[in-house]
Amino acid sequence: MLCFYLISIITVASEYKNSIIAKRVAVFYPSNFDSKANLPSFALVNEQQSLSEIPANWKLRPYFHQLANQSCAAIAVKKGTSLYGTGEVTGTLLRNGKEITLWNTDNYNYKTDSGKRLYQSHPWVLGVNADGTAFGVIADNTWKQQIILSDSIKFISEGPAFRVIIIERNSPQEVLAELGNLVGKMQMPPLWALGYQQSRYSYEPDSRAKEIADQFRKRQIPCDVIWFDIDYMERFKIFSFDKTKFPDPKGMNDYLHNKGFKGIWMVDPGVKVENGYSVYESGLAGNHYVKTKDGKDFVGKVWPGDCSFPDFTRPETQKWWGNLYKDYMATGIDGVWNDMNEPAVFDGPDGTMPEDNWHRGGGDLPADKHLRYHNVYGTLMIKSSLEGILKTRPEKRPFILSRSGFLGSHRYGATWTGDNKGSVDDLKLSIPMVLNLGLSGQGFCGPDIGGFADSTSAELFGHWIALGAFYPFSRGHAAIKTNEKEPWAFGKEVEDASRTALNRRYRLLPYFYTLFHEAASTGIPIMRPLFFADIKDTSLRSEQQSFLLGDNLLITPKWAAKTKLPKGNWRIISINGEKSKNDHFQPDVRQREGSIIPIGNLIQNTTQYKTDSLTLSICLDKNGKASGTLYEDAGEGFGYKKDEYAMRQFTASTKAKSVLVSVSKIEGKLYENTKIYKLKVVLNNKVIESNWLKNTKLTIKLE
Ligand code: MIG
Repeated sequence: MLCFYLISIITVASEYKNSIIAKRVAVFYPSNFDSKANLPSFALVNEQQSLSEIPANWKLRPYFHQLANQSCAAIAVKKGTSLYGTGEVTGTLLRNGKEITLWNTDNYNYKTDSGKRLYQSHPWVLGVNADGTAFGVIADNTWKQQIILSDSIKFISEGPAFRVIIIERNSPQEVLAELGNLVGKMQMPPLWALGYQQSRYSYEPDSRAKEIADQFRKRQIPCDVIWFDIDYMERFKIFSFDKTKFPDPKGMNDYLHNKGFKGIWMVDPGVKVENGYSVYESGLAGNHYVKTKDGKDFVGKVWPGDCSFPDFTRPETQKWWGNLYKDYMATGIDGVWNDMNEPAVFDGPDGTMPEDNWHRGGGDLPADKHLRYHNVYGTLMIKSSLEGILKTRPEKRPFILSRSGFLGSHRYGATWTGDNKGSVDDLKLSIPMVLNLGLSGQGFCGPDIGGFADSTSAELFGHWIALGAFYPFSRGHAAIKTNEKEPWAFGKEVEDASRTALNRRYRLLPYFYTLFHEAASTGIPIMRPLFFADIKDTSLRSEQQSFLLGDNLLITPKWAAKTKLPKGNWRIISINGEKSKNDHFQPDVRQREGSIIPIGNLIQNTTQYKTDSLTLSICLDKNGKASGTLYEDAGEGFGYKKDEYAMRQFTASTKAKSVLVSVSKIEGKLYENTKIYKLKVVLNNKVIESNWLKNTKLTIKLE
């Protein structure tokens, strides 16, 4: 017996030893590491094999430390290092000196703990050294924990000792790409999800939602999605529709589809405890609910009153949950909004379920208490939703918006920054929030444009939508009992500003879509901090007003004071004839010298999207050269995974007094099908020529 015990210790020890698991990626185990209490990893896509020993000159190493009820890991940080990431956080872009708690919490108006814990947990820190080289640290565990950033990066967990993964690279971009390799990348969303989206808590009854959709078309303000918040349900019962307010959900969705809209509908995790309610009863029959420590179904209050909560750690429950989407999606629903999935429980301790509630697990997930699974409850929920939706509609790209999340949950869906408010502070805060989420793997995100809580003034809304046109996820939303916050609700000036803003977004869709493809294939976020433009320029490290979209556009909100700008010639460009210099609301959009931005036609929704007629905005560099790429696919479905896409490159070079523009194939078989472009070339901010480019070359005379 003793002998057997010793052997098993040795096996564990050799499997879990400090080692290199990828090029310049090291994993470190504390001596008291218990794999059952930490693995499988929720962050990593795959358990990594150890490749070799960690070289003696490897500098960044965690110091593990065990207290009675806490497990700690600390990594010393050199002076002059800029810290980022830590997921969804309030406060500044630069995280040095910050403390946050990773315990997913419903946080209306961000008041709980002054926003020091929000809806998501990312045990992840990105460090950028003074010289621009960079590193990343994952504390690979899901337990309730804190991150404290000072002269060290410290993780203090209420769970058992955990392992730490450290990435070393030459730039922050390379660190994010490696993070993408380890934790996965976002899936390519359907093209329509890049359009502007309109929401409110709640558009009801169905006639009101139709009216909103009609207003967008009548006023010629581009929009792709109308959202349905909880009031469409019958007494907040998930997967039901109120019989008087929404008697015909299929008809509602058809109405939207006929006008080029999509419909996204909300599904919360709490299942109303009610005899005769089929969802509740089938959950009961399958024993699918989270248990209390005494083994009874846990019951807590949410919108419908008493609810039980699916135990998403169980494979059977994941399947059951996924299957609930079958009839639901058959009503023509295009996307799903999983809210309240921290989970929020109104009468539970700290607004959630007790830490000693019991999850039964299954497959490779061990049974354990809520303290361990709380932070991934929402992630498991959206994963189950995603699998169910894919099963019932295998030909379409799913779209799920989740409020809660964990490092790696971007693999399953997009997110938004929860219940912000209609204030100038929240408007400004949205930029560092979206940036740090992007620096933590979640590139598809945005705040509620206009602010959720409280009423919003016309002036604030105008600024918000002007900026909001550039968020990766661009959706207006508003809380119950606040003023109307649709683009036309504030009078003509703001309506015009909204139209201008969204026209800019829609004309930039070819560029946006190319960036989403880049994010889905490399893990680099869509919206990027300004310091990415010049990682050695430390004066850019804390800039959080101006930001980059991709590498080639730099956005500066109108209200930005003394913004930093990277060196080089960043020219202000006009996207749809607007002149931001004289505009009260519209951010300045600058283009990097040496780049080419593909700009599409003005459309009202993405069903009208085409790329056969493009404007190329060309900013030549000092050598008279520029280049840019364009990614295209069907915008829907999975053909793109089988070569049904086109990635092309535009190049411009100057010879004598003319510029030669050419397009060439990078990859993808769609390239052969769409050869002809009508091009309008904007060269260094002057419209020089309009011509047909037949997959060959175009010469533009400069004089
Ligand atoms: O307890 O469904 O963050 O966007 O409108 C509030 C109603 C529940 C919280 C979400 C918000 C949504 C609201 N929900």
